[in-house]
Amino acid sequence: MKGWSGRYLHIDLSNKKFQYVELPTEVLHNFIGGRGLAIKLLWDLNPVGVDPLSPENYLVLAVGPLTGFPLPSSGKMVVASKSPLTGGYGDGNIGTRVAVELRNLGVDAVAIKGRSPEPTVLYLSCEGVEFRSGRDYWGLTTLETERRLKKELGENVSTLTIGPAGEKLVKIATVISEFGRSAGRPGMGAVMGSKNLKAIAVRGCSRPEAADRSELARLGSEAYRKVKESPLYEFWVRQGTMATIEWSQKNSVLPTYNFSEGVFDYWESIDGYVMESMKTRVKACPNCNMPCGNVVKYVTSTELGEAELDYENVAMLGSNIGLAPLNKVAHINLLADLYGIDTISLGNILGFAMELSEKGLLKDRVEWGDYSKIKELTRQIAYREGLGDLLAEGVAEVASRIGGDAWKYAIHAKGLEVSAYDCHAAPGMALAYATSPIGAHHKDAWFIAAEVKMGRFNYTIEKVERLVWMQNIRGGMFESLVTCRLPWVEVSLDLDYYPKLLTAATGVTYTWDTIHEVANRIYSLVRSFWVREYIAVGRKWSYEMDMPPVKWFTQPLTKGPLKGSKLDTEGYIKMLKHYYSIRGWDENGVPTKSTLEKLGLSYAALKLEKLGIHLS
Ligand code: PTT
Ligand code: SF4
Repeated sequence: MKGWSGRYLHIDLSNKKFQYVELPTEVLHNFIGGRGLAIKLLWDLNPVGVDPLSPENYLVLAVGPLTGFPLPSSGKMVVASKSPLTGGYGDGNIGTRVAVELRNLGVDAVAIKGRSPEPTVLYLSCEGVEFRSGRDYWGLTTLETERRLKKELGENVSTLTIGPAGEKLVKIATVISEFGRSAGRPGMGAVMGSKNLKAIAVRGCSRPEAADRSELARLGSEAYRKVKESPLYEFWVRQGTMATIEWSQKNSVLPTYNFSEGVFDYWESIDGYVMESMKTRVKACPNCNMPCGNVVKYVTSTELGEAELDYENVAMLGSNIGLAPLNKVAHINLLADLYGIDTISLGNILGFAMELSEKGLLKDRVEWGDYSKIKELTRQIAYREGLGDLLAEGVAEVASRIGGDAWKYAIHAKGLEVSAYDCHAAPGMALAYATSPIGAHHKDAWFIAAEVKMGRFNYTIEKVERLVWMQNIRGGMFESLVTCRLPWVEVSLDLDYYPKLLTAATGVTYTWDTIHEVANRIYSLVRSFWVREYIAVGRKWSYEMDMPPVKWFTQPLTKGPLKGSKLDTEGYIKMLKHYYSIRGWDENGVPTKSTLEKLGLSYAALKLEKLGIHLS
């Protein structure tokens, strides 16, 4: 087999056993890799209705047939599991050398179950799996863990680690690599913590083989050249995703004061130009020639440090909680990386606490932009102390525990906190959040830019069609290849490279039709997984699961050029129903029997029917 390795590594932490398991060719062709393979493995291996923090829940690391080859930005991988935050499918995408090393190890995925009786570090190499004691690492920050592992196992070992938040089962804990890359917003770090798994170190020894090596090399080097020749390249390497602060402010989508506004008075003190003035170096994921990891040096009255900044981090830990200027935001960003907490959810939960406090719904006083309090609460969340123990559960759970009107200010979809685009005047982006396969995240459809061009206030079928196309490309194709999507998004690399690269790598002819079919299959299986897991634990499933935060419908913007804007419920529901019909799902968002059968997912239909779900 070319392109793929044709097997995954199965590890059981409870009995310290591992084995290589063959992956049927049909599965690889039908799911490609990354997210596709992850959902297929989770569907097959996870017991129905499993507790996400129990030993039986699998943690899956998955690469794809383009990962690691010399072509633009191919150093990416997917970390997936049933989410302890949402109770549904969860994943994250991370740029790390671990992705390349997994390819060099000759596996397409790693599936980890069980719970080690004591803290453990897994060391995966071509000699097999070593279950090393992680006792000396337990309690360390992510960065210190990575530093020590490199000292112990060699500088060229690559690692995924968790920090204190993952150990304490904080529901918004992520997995960290490369001293500041993060993956798995819906609590993938807590899943690792629940297994007593402090870190995974990987070193491979071979190289993946392509079906048509010379064609892959030709296409790869041509694509690298196109990236560098793009007129957008120079500004991209200057500001990376940080340029979005200015764009979001101008378009009134910069999340501000817990998504109450789309503009922030102090935006100029947290924007890409301030970042440039503090920048000391830039980091890139493996095989990337358009680096965007902007590392800044910052000084505050009490701290001096270095942090890697991205738009999402700065918007959520800046404007959304009323914090400025950038040096303070950078420090909170670093704390999140050290503790292993997702910055987006952290900014969301802090903003939620601030709004609840302002409205008298929380007895603790938490003021907007109170830097000392923000630092202290971040620490408390990581260690589950005081108020932090409650906030560590995520906004949906906090809202339900506090009760009363708290739910009106909780900004999430399906339990995952919304990432950094306000949608009071963006129904298409709101639909993108609400139908994202992991809960409210922009990875599957950064629809906001298209929406600004298509018109902010219309609820059209054209928008829905464009959204489904975008989800299929970003969440279906890029998450399965697995490569970074930014060469396409940010410097306009021609999308047509990807089916050609995939065909050259695997020897299987992929066209746009087959790629969309794979994407549809992945979306319908992920959706079936959510429904299966909800019903199995007695939770209800309905179209309401695909509704965005109520605040965007009820509390209009009070500032900026779009003052007075809010979403229209009827218009939104019309779009949602159209979305279902394009996907072949019923009016509650459950895939129909014929959709599942057409996509080769009859086994999912059978399982859902066995659980008593009527499929139309
Ligand atoms: C991603 C989410 C994002 S999306 C950001 S910034 W972004 C936040 N980064 C965090 C961080 O940093 N530290 C931390 N403690 N928590 C963080 N949470 C947030 O996590 C990411 C880049 C970026 S930067 C983006 S958009 C693109 N995302 C891609 C994707 O999803 N798929 C893909 N095929 N290519 C992508 N390319 C870009 O990669 P999650 P990363 Mg991340 C410090 O993990 O869970 O998916 O959430 O992956 O390697 O850090 O690169 O403005
Ligand atoms: Fe990593 Fe940025 Fe390059 Fe993508 S563009 S591979 S996120 S450095």
